[in-house]
Amino acid sequence: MRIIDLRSDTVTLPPPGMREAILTAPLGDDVYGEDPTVRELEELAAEVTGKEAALLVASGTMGNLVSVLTHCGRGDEVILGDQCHTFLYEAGGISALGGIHPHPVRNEPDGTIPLEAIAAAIRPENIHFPRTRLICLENTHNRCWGSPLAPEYTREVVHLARRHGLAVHLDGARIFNAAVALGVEVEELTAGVDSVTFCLSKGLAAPVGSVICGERGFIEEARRIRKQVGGGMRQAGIIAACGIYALKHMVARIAEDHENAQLLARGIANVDGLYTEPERVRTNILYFELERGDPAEFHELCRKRGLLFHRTGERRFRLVTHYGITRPDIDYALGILAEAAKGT
Ligand code: TLP
Repeated sequence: MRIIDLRSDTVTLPPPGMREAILTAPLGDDVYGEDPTVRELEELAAEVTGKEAALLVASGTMGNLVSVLTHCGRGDEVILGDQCHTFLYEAGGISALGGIHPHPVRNEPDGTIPLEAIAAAIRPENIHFPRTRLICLENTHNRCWGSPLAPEYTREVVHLARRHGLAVHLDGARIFNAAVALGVEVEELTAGVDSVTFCLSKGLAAPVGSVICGERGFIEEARRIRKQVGGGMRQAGIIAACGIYALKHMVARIAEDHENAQLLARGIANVDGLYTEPERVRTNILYFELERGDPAEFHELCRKRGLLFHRTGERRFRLVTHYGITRPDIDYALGILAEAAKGT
């Protein structure tokens, strides 16, 4: 059966060139700092994000965890969006492992957190309060329709943070999607932030890995914390080789995923019984709702016909386009959605 997997861009399989890069990568023990391929990836990642240094980690979740643990101590507070991945989908790691207190503030539909709301959440000095240390942003914003944050917004948050002596961490799991959608360099989106994590294993199609980028001293401390959480990897060059390939060959094609998401959204908007807002689709993530009928049945009908995606609310579903999904796949997916919406 033909399977169209739109559950996530994490399901991408490495392209042939990436697999070949693994075979020829020079390797060493990265815990000793001796893997040349990991070093090359870290240098490249630092350059792309405009930071001094970088650190390869196992996942986006580990990247955010290690970054927050590096910025904050026990009892410190992090201001973050109530829809952000770190707050919703990282198993409470910052609290469980770091004793760090999350202070969620409402995200706007475009993934921003209003500056006044951030300012109001910053704690004054008082023995009753946790100490605010960090502000976290997410770009693109997964739960907010893959919305890219504009560089101007991030800069304003950075200025606000500076005025209060706070640090800023950016969950840039899909920062390359944001850069491609906005037509800017990644560097512009990361300017001023103290740390950024981006993922190699989502739209860039690498099998494993994320990278934390920041100032040299920050990254050295993060390297220690990565070891603490068991994330020191040995001949990690086999992973880094894929990451280097991803950064060199997989960025420009992301535009295709955005076009496919647009096509999908416009198609869904024309299906009787389904509702979406194509104008909200800026990158590779979209949501839609089933207006009538049983959502569990609808979901199951699609699955049985080979179309996979996540249910993210009572009547709400998420679709993610990515490498390996072609235009004919989009037409095919639309056919399945239309049939399932009819209940056939
Ligand atoms: N997101 C996954 C799921 O966990 C929801 C997905 O399919 O979208 N930050 C953001 C913004 C993310 O979307 C994700 C993964 C992560 C961090 C975590 O990355 P991994 O899965 O590598 O730990």
